[in-house]
Amino acid sequence: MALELYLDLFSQPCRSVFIFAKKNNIPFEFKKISLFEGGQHAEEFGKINMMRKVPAIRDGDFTLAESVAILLYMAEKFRTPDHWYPADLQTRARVNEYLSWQHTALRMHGSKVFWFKLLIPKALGKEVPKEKMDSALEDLEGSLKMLEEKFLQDRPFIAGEHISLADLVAIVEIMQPVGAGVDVFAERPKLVAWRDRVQAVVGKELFDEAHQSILSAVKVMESLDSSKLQGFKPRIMKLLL
Ligand SMILES: N[C@@H](CCC(=O)N[C@@H](CS)C(=O)NCC(=O)O)C(=O)O
Repeated sequence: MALELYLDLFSQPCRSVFIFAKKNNIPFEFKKISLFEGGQHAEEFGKINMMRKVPAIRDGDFTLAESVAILLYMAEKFRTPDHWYPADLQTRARVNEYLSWQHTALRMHGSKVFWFKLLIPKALGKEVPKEKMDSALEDLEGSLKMLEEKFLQDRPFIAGEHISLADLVAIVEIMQPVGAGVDVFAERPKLVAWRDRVQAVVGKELFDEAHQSILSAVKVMESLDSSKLQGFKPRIMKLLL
């Protein structure tokens, strides 16, 4: 039985799992969980991931959540090329360092900008207050600066000469605010050059396939029935406090 991947490509961690599986020719069945349709709350999905988040996988009678754990599981099970998760102790530690940092930095800040720019205005029918928006953009700037100055420095990729899971996890997060219309690459030549290298290794066709949904998010949001976002309201209220 092929691996089942439960994904919605609007979600950043789902895109990293999708790209990694496809790029490494890992056979899988794509199980679409539409977050805007509330697919994560379906009874069946609860049996795959009781946290009701995507991505999640099923491999026979084994289920697993959390994108980083899923990426590592696939890398180890399918013995993907070493550069993705290098055996060398210190190179691997560089990858781990980035994977540990990103959850509460680039991921959190990029997601927040996406919610503030697109999701919240649609759900509430009004813009997020300017000071909240400015603060979210400032946090995102801080994370991007850290990516450039601490994690990339003058290396082609985060772990050195070759692409790794760290670069994949980073690029999908960066594309989230881009999907909300924020040009994070403006005046960042180093980030642009890195993105181009990552895209070149992944392959443009696969990169575009994975990002098609998020890059049409502005349009999708325009035509979305806002009542579909009611389930997100409690979290929105907390974010706006
Ligand atoms: N730490 C988790 C985050 C998973 C996550 O937050 N997924 C979001 C989409 S990006 C989700 O499923 N949200 C559904 C919800 O919160 O209702 C990972 O890396 O997999």
